[in-house]
Amino acid sequence: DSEQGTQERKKPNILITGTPGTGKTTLSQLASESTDLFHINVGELVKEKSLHQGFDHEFQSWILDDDKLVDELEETLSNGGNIVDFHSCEVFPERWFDLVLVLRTDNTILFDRLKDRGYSQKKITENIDSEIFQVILEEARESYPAEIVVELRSNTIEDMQSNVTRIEEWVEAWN
Ligand code: DAT
Repeated sequence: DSEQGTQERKKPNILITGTPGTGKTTLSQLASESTDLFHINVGELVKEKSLHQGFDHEFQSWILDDDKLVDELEETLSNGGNIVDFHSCEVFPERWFDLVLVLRTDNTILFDRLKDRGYSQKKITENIDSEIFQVILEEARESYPAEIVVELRSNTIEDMQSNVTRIEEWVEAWN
């Protein structure tokens, strides 16, 4: 399964992952505008297409249906040319991605962003802890080859701009 891979794609697939609030959707949108890659906001897709098994009230989040999600995206990802934006990365097949970007944000900055988003104290604490313990970064390192996993700082607008440029240059080099 993991044997079939990049050679079939004419355009690359990029996964942009990280703790909620680190800037995945903003970066994905900007990078999608300046490359001709298609932005897939997985969180939105899960809600729209009901790729879940209901709502977890304790954790205030949808319970992902991994199989439904992978089936839904399989054809699009096989064709290449996508930026996939999601706060988890272990659900996807390794063969889908040519580059995995893990966004990282300092605690105090992340706290303010999550508070602005109206998250409950519990949900803020949970996400800040996850960022401190580098949960998503570890997940990415366990799920994908080390050479395609890149950690990117996302504290400031300047970071955002340099991350967009980095993606543009990487896509150009891939092509
Ligand atoms: P995510 O998709 O990871 O949940 P987002 O793109 O919705 O995050 O960003 C959350 C908020 O933080 C949003 O108001 C934009 C802002 N933001 C994101 N990245 C930033 C950065 N590098 N510098 C300043 N603000 C940023």
